[in-house]
Amino acid sequence: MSDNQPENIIGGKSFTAVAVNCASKAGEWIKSKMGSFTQLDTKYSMHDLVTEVDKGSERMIRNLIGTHFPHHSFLGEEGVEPGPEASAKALMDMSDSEYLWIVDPIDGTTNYVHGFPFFSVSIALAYRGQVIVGVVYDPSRDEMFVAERGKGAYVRGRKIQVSEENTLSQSLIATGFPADHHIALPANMKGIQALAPKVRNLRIAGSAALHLAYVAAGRLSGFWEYNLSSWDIAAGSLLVEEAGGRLSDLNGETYHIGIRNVSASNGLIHEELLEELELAKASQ
Ligand code: 2AM
Ligand code: CA
Repeated sequence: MSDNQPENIIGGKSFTAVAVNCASKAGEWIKSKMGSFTQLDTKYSMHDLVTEVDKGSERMIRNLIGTHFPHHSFLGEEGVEPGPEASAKALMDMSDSEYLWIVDPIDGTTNYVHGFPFFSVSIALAYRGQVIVGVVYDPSRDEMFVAERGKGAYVRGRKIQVSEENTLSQSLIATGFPADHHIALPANMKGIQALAPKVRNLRIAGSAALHLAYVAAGRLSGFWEYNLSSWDIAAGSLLVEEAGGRLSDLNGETYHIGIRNVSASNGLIHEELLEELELAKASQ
């Protein structure tokens, strides 16, 4: 971290240590509740699910962060009204915060509900709008992905790097199915149709945060998805950057925490991916 960035220790606990501790505790708890939750509700649409475990996980993380950093702001998915307008407004309302924790207590709730083991806890800390800590935890594989600005990205203590494919034809690319079935889904289908014959293969596994962690770890060459919220992307964005990759919106604008249509890659295939999406009229 450079000299003009904030001191990363308050009361003896580093931001990263608290983020890792929260992700670990919440992740173990949600895993222990898998298959035994009792409340399944829909939020914005029939595709947007929430359980009492999402809410409990967020409460646990919020309390733990509040114990260490009572003056920090907190933005979590379950504390915000459903829908894209509300999530964009909630972020805007907090944009003046000096320290802002951005948390998705379960990213990939649909998978969680179905017992498909690809979901994660996503915790980011932004300082004056810039992500400085990003942690994504996959409890199913016990993989903790951790990044600190300027210090690299790691999984299980091992440094990770993006992959080396430099053409789409060598690339494994992921996307996600948007919750908005009116505008975003048709655009995404155009992108899928255009890219499927050009890439090595496509994956749609259902957790944006974990897809980003996989781009950082070199397991995916790239990823794009529409209309995500800050808590789906913030932690994973730093993992990708610190692992040497690139993030932007689908028009090429460099990533910031307000971006909702995201593209992430190893950097080498970024332009080709954006061009194909644009040609297919899938970049919105
Ligand atoms: P979630 O599980 O936290 O809701 C899957 O393609 C990705 O889209 C997941 O990261 C999922 O996050 C997110 N997602 C699901 N429903 C959504 C909605 N209504 N708005 C925005 N993102 C959503
Ligand atoms: Ca969630």
